[in-house]
Amino acid sequence: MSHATGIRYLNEKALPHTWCAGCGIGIMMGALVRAFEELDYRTADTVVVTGIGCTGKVDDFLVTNALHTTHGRALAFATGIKAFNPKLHVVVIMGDGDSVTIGGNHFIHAARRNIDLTAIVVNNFNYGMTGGQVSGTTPGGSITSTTAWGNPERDFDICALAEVAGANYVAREIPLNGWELKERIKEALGKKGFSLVEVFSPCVTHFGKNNKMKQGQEMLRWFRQRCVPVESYRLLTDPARDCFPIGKLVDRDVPDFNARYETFRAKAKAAQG
Ligand SMILES: Cc1ncc(C[n+]2csc(CCOP(=O)(O)OP(=O)(O)O)c2C)c(N)n1
Repeated sequence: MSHATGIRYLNEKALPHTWCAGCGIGIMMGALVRAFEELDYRTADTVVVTGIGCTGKVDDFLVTNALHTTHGRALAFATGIKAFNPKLHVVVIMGDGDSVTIGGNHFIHAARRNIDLTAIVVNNFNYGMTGGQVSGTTPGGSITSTTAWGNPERDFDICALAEVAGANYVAREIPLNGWELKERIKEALGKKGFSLVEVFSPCVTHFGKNNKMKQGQEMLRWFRQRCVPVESYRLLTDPARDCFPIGKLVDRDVPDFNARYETFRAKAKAAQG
């Protein structure tokens, strides 16, 4: 039995990649290219849109079409691409800063519009590229380079945010579950409407070092302690605030933006005679 490697989507000349040892972004990228291969995506029909940050470097290593945009605005560019050419597969890859901190407003409205995109958010709990500053997903109390005595704020639950904003598909995975991560990305890619896959990812260099987890394995252990398969999570009567469900969390079929737009366009055309 042969397994997808995803190699045909990688720009081997650009490798080795530049991420730190222990970082989870490469695991996400591996799952993504395997998902592309299993779905037999043509590179010419696939656009990977990224923002700025360690996660935003992903497109450097891919041979699909790519658009490396500005920090926090990747979803706005991707919305334009999809609205203009609905036939393209549009995948948006962002860090937690990009997607829900500076980019929070675009995230909410892309989900509300239910535009047919797949957003993959690598949540490493801080601004990795610029030195480990606090972000909207940094857990309360955690140490970062800008919260030396602990983060006084609460953190966003990205999946819950996507669900209430209107996404058709929402999932969360951890890098320990590489096969499941690939499956979730495949489901998200196949879903019409806005889909989100959040990947908890170790940032050993900043978040881990600042919070007594100097090794990647320690961060992975931390994820395993905090994450519960969604089926078990739903049986919990009083889940702790720092306990997260993983797996497929939302799967619904509300008409996406392009379908709704066509309905109204047809009305306008009919009115014009
Ligand atoms: C408008 C704007 N503000 C700030 C920056 C500086 N900046 C670049 S990357 C980054 C943080 C990236 O964090 P995140 O999106 O979580 O990605 P990570 O590096 O952790 O993968 C910041 C603040 C920028 N490039 N543009």
